[in-house]
Amino acid sequence: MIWRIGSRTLDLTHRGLIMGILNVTPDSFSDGGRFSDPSRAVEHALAMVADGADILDIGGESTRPGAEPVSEGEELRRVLPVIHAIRSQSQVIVSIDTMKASVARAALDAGADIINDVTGLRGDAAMIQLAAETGCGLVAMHMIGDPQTMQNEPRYENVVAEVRSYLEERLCVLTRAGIAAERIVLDPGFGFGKTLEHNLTLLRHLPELWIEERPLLIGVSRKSMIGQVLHSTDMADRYWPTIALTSYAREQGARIIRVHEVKPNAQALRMTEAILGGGS
Ligand code: HH2
Repeated sequence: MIWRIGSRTLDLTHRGLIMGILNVTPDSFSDGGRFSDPSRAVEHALAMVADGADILDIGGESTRPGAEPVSEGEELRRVLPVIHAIRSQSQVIVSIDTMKASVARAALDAGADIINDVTGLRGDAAMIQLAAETGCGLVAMHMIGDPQTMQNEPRYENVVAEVRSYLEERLCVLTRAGIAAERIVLDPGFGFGKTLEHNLTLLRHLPELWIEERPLLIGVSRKSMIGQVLHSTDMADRYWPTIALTSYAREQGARIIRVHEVKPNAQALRMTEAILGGGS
């Protein structure tokens, strides 16, 4: 199972990847404001690399339910200095978490390697063209509507079948645009237009979301579904369940796990892979 990112070819057959989250935002749902200061953001980025992050996912606009959209200029002001600084100090793979093609382009120019677009590259008409022109890696995620509206009573006849067919359609659209399938990773989009029951059903059926050998990325770190299951509003209570979900998702075939706490999740990933052995 291959993921091509620029000139790198990663074989994920037996080894999954940890994507460390770096939110350079004042309002992200779990860490808003902690890394708004660029020097703190870079310090945290390098600490995540030391802790075992394979990829850093840098975002300058929160996608939490109801989040206010951010202007292009403000998003660039947040993420670019951080990408430049990381690039000058590390070869780590950098992903830009954005819905705007202009932000993605500037981030790639600054040395980013992956575009992570929660709209599945359908939010900004210029995104597919940009992706086709460059060799970057891509993450295409499922979401209903946009972050402002996605949690307004999301409904599905069959959430697994509908998310699967959406991801199949995005893969088809992207490859038809001239983007090699090996550059694309797919993501069911936990918490993006889904109730607790939808999220749990998708987790129960993860292997059914595996499409044409494309690696699955899972982002459940600290998400509210954990708080809902535990009947807890304390963010600290989401720490251990996130690690358990990392092991579970890898055991069910996911290959890229997007997390806030890198070290324990990287350890859980390695332990799970030791059990899976070479055959998974
Ligand atoms: N989740 C968030 C943001 N980006 N990208 C992908 N591919 N998959 C996800 O599940 C995903 C994502 C939301 O989490 P976070 O970045 O911690 O919060 P916020 O959007 O509030 O900054």
